[in-house]
Amino acid sequence: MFPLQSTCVALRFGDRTLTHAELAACAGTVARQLTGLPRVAVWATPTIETCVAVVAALLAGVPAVPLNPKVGERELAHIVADSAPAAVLAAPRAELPEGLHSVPRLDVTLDGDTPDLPEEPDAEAPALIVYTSGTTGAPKGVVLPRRAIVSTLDAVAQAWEWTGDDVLVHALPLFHVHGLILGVLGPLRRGGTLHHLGKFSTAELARALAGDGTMMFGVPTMYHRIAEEVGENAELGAALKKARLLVSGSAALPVRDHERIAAATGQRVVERYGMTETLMNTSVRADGDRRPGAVGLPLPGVEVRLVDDDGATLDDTGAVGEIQVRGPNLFTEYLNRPDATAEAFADGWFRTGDVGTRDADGYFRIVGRKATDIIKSGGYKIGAGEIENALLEHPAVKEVAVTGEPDDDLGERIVAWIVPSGEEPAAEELADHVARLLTPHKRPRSVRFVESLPRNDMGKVMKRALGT
Ligand code: MCA
Ligand code: AMP
Repeated sequence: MFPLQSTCVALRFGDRTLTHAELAACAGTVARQLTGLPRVAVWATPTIETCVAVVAALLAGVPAVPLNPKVGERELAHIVADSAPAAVLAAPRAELPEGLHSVPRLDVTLDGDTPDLPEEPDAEAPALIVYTSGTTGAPKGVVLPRRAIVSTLDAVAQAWEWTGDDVLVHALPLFHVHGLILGVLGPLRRGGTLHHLGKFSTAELARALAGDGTMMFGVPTMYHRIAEEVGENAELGAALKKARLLVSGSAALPVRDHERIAAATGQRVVERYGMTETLMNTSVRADGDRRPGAVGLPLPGVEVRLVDDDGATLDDTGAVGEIQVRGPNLFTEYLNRPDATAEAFADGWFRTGDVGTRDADGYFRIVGRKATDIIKSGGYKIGAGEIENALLEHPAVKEVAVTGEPDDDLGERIVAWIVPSGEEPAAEELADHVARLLTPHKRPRSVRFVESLPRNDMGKVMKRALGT
């Protein structure tokens, strides 16, 4: 999967670095301890150890489940029960929550010799299991085979002219596809470098891009924060101008932010469209027209079609339909969920649930989403039902509906509409409750108390009537 031979820097986190050869040595040493395990979890803090752990699992051919280090107790219990990891790999000083105390711990250290690396596993073998939210129920584990990872990384490399000379800079979390597969495995496959900032800040980003950074990956919230500042921050402007490529994904990049960054730096951000289940589907090419609001062309090897509500393919320019995808970039299945897997496909095409349209020259645009119960906040996908279930467990909550509202910074913000069972609880208490059970990014950012929820004749909450 990776060359892992060169003596150039593969990973940089603060002042800690590993060359490709050093990474092969320490990940290879960890890999030997994993041989034969059915599956492992990785406590995915934004550290070099997380990268070593994931590479080790990939070398050993053991599927890895990256865990959000801020995961709440309920969500963690679900993931552990569903994926049954035989061990959890963590940095030596990392404190693990109680929910992982029953799973044997394996500390990942950076020392190691250069063992013979194991033989490359079969291309269809599961490599990573990434948990993602749906409209209802607990998150599902998306089983990603090596074939999907390799094909997506090679496809975006072609589109973005990404080589071993590139130094990718980002501050994305390492438990999702964006930060982990594109952001860590991408540079490793190219034989290039990842410079991870640990935590997003425009100052750190400017410093890294003013240094040897050549590319940046980010979610639209990060580009929004850049756009807010870049007009007045000459240093940030100069650093971005110098970069070879700025890439945005995980949610729609507002045209206004695209234009503000372009006006201040001359750089037009390249947008690409992906999903945990499909990895990358379309992208604007580095040498293509960087049209604001468009996610570009299907990547090499990927077929993309639009269909109407009856499943008929729409070929007319400007027609609006569900985006469906087919190709080597697709996942294998949802772990333990054959029902959900079957439902996700139509005649071998994956139903993304995203609604899109196609320009005359084939560029796709994403114009909406079929489900109203999916919220994209800060680039994270969040199911309204999960948050409603968590809030209903709070004694002060009698009824609840969760919606997404437009938010300049987060794209959408989570709003909880609450019918209290007695006295109104503090909004912060409800936010903390969700953060503790699920994860902080799923906490409501606004709480609105109402006397009743609008319901239709069937008793179903009419979410579209909320807030109007
Ligand atoms: C706040 N915090 C709390 C609470 N409130 N913790 C516990 N309880 C609370 N009540 C903490 C948070 O944990 C965090 O800690 C800090 O306060 C701020 O958190 P938050 O408000 O969530 O941060 P933010 O400012 O909203 O973050 C914006 C962000 C973040 C940095 C842009 O949303 C982000 O990293 N997004 C990336 C999402 C992503 O990678 N998506 C890819 C999936 P601390 O400060 O310590 O962190 S999509 C994908 O993979 C597909 C394939 C694709 O297409 O890419
Ligand atoms: P996730 O399930 O977390 O992998 O998120 C995937 C979803 O993010 C997609 O189904 C889209 O709704 C959204 N998404 C990803 N990239 C883009 C983009 N460039 N523009 C608009 N939406 C995007």
